[in-house]
Parts: sequence; C-alpha cells; structure tokens
Amino acid sequence: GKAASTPAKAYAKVGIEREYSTSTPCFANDKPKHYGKKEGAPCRNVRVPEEYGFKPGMLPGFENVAREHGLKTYKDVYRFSLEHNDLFWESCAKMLNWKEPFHTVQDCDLKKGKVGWFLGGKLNVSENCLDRHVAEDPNKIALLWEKDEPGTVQISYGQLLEWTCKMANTLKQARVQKGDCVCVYLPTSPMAVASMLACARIGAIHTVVFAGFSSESLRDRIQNCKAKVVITANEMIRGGKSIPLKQLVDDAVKDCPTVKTVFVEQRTKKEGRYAKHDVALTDALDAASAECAPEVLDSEDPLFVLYTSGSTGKPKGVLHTQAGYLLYAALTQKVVFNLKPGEVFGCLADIGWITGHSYVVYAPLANGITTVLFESTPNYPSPSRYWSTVERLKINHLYISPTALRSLLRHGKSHVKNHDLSSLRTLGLVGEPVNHEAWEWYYDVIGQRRCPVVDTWWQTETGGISIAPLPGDSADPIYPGMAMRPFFGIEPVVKNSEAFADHGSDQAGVLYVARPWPGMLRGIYGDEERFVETYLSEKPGCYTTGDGCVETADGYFKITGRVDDVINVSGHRLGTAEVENAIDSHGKVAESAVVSFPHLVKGEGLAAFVVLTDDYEADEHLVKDLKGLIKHSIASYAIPEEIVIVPHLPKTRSGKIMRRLLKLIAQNKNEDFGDTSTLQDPDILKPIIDAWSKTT
Ligand code: 6R9
Repeated sequence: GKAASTPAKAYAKVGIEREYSTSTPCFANDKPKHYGKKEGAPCRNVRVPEEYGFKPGMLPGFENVAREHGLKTYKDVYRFSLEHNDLFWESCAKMLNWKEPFHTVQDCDLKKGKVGWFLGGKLNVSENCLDRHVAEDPNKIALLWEKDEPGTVQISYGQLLEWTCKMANTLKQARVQKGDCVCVYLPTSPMAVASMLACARIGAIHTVVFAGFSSESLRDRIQNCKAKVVITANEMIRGGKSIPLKQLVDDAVKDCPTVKTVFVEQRTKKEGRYAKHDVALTDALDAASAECAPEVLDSEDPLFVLYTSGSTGKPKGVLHTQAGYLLYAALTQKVVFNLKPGEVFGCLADIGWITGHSYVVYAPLANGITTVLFESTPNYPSPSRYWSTVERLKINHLYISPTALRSLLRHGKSHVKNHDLSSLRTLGLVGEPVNHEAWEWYYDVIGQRRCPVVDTWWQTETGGISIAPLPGDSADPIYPGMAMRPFFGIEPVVKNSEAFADHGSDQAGVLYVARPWPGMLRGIYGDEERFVETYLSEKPGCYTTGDGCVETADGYFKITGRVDDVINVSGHRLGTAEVENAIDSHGKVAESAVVSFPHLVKGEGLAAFVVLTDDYEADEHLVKDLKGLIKHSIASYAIPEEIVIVPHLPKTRSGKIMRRLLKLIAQNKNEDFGDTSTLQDPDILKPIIDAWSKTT
C-alpha cells in the first residue's frame, strides 16, 4: 500500500544510502504508520500541534477568497495559488501598506527575463517596517542586539525609526539620491539595520557586504555597483577577535573613484587615521534631523543588490525590488513559522547574507515583531552561546544553519542542559542540506520533541523561503532532512536526464521553478544578458536553481545540493572558479583545480590541487602563501582544508579538467573511477593519488 510513498527509491537514484531507512518520520497522523519495506519503522507518535497546521487565516488578505471558494487545506490553497495566481497574490498583497494601489498584479515573461509585480503600485518599505508599527506602539521592541560579549541592547520601533530618519538625512546630506548605491560594511548591529532602512526610506539601493570579506572582495563589489557612499565602523569584534573594518575599507576605496564619502562609526576606543572623505558617523547623526518623509516609490524600484557566488570567477549582484520582495519575505515568515504578534524571532545569520536581509531585517520588521541581531559566533565564548541567548532573550523561533548545529552537537548535551529553552516554538534550518544526526539532535535535544523542525530551502535569488515543511497541514508528516512542500505560488519541477518529471513521480533530478513569484530576483545588477543566460535559458520559461533534488510520490521535496560549480562551505556559497583564480594569481602557480569533499562539520570541505610552474619547487612557505592569498582576495572561509601540490591535473583529450576524478580522489574513492577513457593519459592519476594520500 503505502510503500510507494517512501523516498528511499528516489534517494537511491542519487546515491543517498541511509537517509531514509534509519530514521522515523515525525509529526505524522496520530495513528502510527509503517513506512518502507525492510525497516518497518513506526512513526513517532507525534503530530504537528494543531496551531501549526496551515489554515487560510494565516494569509490575512486571502481569507475571504478562501471562504468564498471553500478552500481549507494546504492542498486546496496551493492548487488555487497556481490556478488563480493573480488573485492569490493580489489578495496577499493587502498585508502591505500601499500609498497607491497597483493596477497590474504581474507582467512577466521569463523567456525574455521580464519580471514585474504589482505594477503601478506605490509604497515605501521603511514605512511598512517602521512607521505603521510606531503609530500603534512606539515602545514595542524592534531589535534585540546580542553583542559579541554576551549581553543585549533593546531598541524600540520608535528609536529605530528615529535612527533611520537621521541616517536617511545624513545620506541625503552626502548627496545620495534615489537610485544611487550605498555600501554597508558593518557587523550585524542596529546601525546596519538603520542604514539599510535609511536607503529604503530615500530610494537608494543598499549593498551589504559581509564584514568578513576581504578588502579585494569589497573593492570588486563597490566597483561593480558604483557605490557613492560606504558606511563602516573603525573596527568590529567577532568571536573575541578584532577585524579592522576601516583599514579594509581604506584599502578597497583606493581603487573606487565613485566613493565620495565614508561614514565611520566609532565602535571601539581604537583611534584610526582619517582621510578627507571620511566622516565620523555619530557626529553626522547628531546633527541630522530625526524626521524624514518616506519617498514614494514604485513597486519595481530597486531595493538592494546582494552579491553571491556563481559558477564563474566573479560573484554576481542579485537585484531585488521593493514590493514583491517585501511581501514575499514577510508572508513566508508568517506562514512557515506560524508567527504570532509579540513573538521574538531569532534568525542568527549575519546581515551580510540573504538570510539576514530577509529574516533578520525585512520580514520581522514588516510583520511588526521583535528580531534578534546576533553579532557573535555559535562557539563564543563557549558552545552554549546559542542556548544561553535563547534563554535570556526568550526566543520563540530559532533559525540557524546545519553547520552551526553540527559544530555544537559535537560538544554534547551538557552545553544545552542547564538552559531553559521552553520559549522555543519552531526550529528553523537554512543554507545547506542537513544530515540526519543534526536534524534529530535539533528535534530531540533542543526542541525536546515539542517543536517542529522546518528545513527551509531557498536562495539569494528566490528572496525568501520557497520549499519548507510548514506551509502544510497538521495532517501531513515532516520527514527528517526534507524541505517537503512548495510555498504557495511556487511551482517546482524536477528534470532528470531525459525529461521533466510528472509531479509526484518519485524522481531525482535538477530543480527548476516553472513560473515567476513576487520574491524572485529581477536581474543581475548591471548585466541584463547574464540574467537570462544564467537563470532562464536552460529550460526557457523556467527558473534554474542549480540544485539537485528528489521529489517523492507524495510530492515532497528533498534538496540534495548544488549540481553546478558552486560549493556550499558552512552554508556559504563559493564558486570553485573564485578560489582557483585566487590560487592562480600566485606567480609560481601554473594552474589549479578546486573540488569539494564531504566534511563532518562544514558540510563540504575544499580540496585544491595545484600545479606549479616548471622552474619552481614547493617549499614550506608555499601553502601558507596560498592560504594568505585566498584570505586576502576572498575571505577566510574560502581557505581549502587541503592544498596539494601535484605534477599535473587530469584532463580530457580536449584539455578539460576532469573534476569528477579529483572529487573521487579527495573522497579516497580510488577504486571506482568509472569510465576514464576520455583521459589524456591514464597513468597521470597515480602521482595525484599519492600526493593526496600524504595529506590525509
Ligand atoms: C538562503 C540561502 C543557496 C544555496 C541553494 C542550496 C543551499 C539553502 C537549503 C539548501 C539544502 C536547504 N541550500 N537551503 N540546501 N537544504 N534547506 O542559503 O541562500 O546563500 O544563496 O544559498 O544553499 O544549494 O542553492 P544562498
């Protein structure tokens, strides 16, 4: 009977062996069922608490439509959201405050790269995130800033509005106009949030650069978006270590003629040198007025550009616009986390990533709840940092990465035991595939089997959560490690090597999205052609995710990881070509190839195979130099676990590097190279294997 619905078969197709068979599905119906032939493991006799199950009332603007059409379940509403896409999004858009209503819900043609939502509509994002809540209660807490040294600062909606207005006026003083780019290079802090919202207030475009990126990465991003202004701090402290932000900005802006002003927040006592274009941020804010009327903006005016790695050497600037992005981020948060007024949302990501943009800043503030700004690291000052933060801040929804979870579970339960985690309601995951051990630990040890685990799949490009367990009903199960169900209006399709699969056909393949949605990217900043080429041309009319996935017979999804040259290290995207470029810039390197291998904590680790120029012998400095180069041109997290000097790389007769073979070597799978007939010279592998075995 039910055996067909086990994902095991589909898993097997992509070589996932143990995923399903060792685990027991959670949150199924009250009656235990048996899944799978061999194991016959019963479900945990737990169901989604009734309050979490989807009800149309969770979509405020849509409730009446649902009643009219008799829609009750997730399946009803999901089908309706595809069949009556315009009506669905038009109703949901009522959750935003509009200055002028839109006349057209969508005008999209993915074949041509045309994406437009809520045309004719006018609004201001910062007003949606601040003013409307201040009007109700200015003292409501907007931000809980958990600084690097454990301790919290509270900031009310009223205060945040004041800071935002002061910052907006300060930017105007620096001649920032609508459509100009402002680069924010700050740690996760109220000043960073105020900077983002200040841009939104005046129609400027923000580019937040993760304050762990090198000066070269910063320079490339500033040059690409032609930022007029940089907002930074003299230095920041993260995990107890100081990062000289201002000095890194100085190095970067030397080659950035568009930058006219650098605002410097004095975060620590450390004095620095000031150049002519530097302005002390606190002085400027003190002098600025605390009132700034929000600019009336078009739905499709740009909101921000965020750079992310792709398969080429240069990260691309993903462009998001006003209304569609804000609506999508806010609505997904509301539904997937079953958000209630007055709750504390603990997305502990850095604001430099899309997760920070959508679920630290825009969604929680649009929804008028309290959001946590976590400035530290999971292990500082000890592995109980997350849990002590949950306890002190009474976090209701925790949203973290599998990497953080894996790094913490290694230290055992003792770090969790002494903390009161009873405030928790939902346990979110994002960023990379999660392994069973980590999933179960999260559910058992952190959630005490009380809180649903929501493994959410999405991307910088999708703007918000696209596949997740909890747009669903309480009648549905949640399987460990599966992202489960598409959000409303999202139409995922799986393509295996032959064809597009029928829905629910127990398939493994590559994931596409077959129609536009309001939160999707609008383009690659400054490069229209690359947008269509990168995302919309593989299967015209469909958005290409670059991820592999499994769809079960029941229409549940599991995301298995990237199928392109993007590697996911600790939940951060990294292009192999970026790392290779950095290595190749060393004068003694002839060429290199970077591949990934499974890593217990980081998910994927990097292995670099490096060929030196003829006249050069490796010495003890070389590997150190290469690591320095990578840190200097990208960031510390891009430094490979292993850098191996080899006499040559395996190539095809036509000269293409056979990464597949290097990947197998890096996994110590020297027995199953498969078909090597295209290899230029079969003897070439032995010295590479030997070099690798010396490292591990
Ligand atoms: C939000 C974010 C996107 C890539 C994506 C995929 C991986 C994200 C995942 C997941 C498996 C999940 N990814 N969530 N893989 N399960 N729940 O992380 O955006 O930094 O752009 O990364 O991350 O490979 O393509 P971004």
